[in-house]
Amino acid sequence: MKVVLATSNAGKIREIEEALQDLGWTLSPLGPLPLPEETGATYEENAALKACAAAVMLNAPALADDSGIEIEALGGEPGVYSARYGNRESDMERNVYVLEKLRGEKNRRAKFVSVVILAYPDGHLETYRGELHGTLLEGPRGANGFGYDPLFVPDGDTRTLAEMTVEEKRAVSHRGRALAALREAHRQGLPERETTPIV
Ligand code: ITT
Repeated sequence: MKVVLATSNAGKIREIEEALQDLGWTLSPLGPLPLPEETGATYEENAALKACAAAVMLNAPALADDSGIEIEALGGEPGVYSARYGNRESDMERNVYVLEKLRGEKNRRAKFVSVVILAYPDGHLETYRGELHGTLLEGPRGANGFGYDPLFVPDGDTRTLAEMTVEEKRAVSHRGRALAALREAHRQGLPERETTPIV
């Protein structure tokens, strides 16, 4: 099956390609097509907006991820607004912003959430969700991954997500879990629907 990756985030593309490699799908980049504005209040709504827009524009199955980090001491912020938290422009600036907001805070608990939606041109949606609980450090560590990875140590580990390889991160991460559920569903022979070639 040919599937469009409805994301402009290079870190997500790397992780999705690695996680789905054994399905034998052809994963194509979105290219210059713009993704819709993320106006939803939930990860599910935003993932559906992105996946459906790509599936309709390209008349092909499309996969989108909407994700974020929820920080306990900040009442669950930034959640669905993680990509633009504090109106900061880059991952590094957003990490600094989070560290400033948490300065002196003892409760460093946080969780990542990922909702992956595979949308078909006929309007059918498959939805998969994964979560990862952990703690935020007082300074960044590691150069891999993206986003808030350098601050986040998953429960049961001592490394940040940015100190892990793509494979190691997938084995524990929110996105890895959502994609594992998708993989399982399709390995068990979920009927594939509209497989119109991408033109
Ligand atoms: P697309 O919409 O093009 O897919 P995006 O980066 O804008 O890319 P989101 O709206 O889903 O995607 O925002 C998710 C943000 O949450 C992302 O930019 C990171 O800041 C953060 N995030 C999500 N998953 C993460 C992960 O695995 N590691 C670190 N940060 C993550």
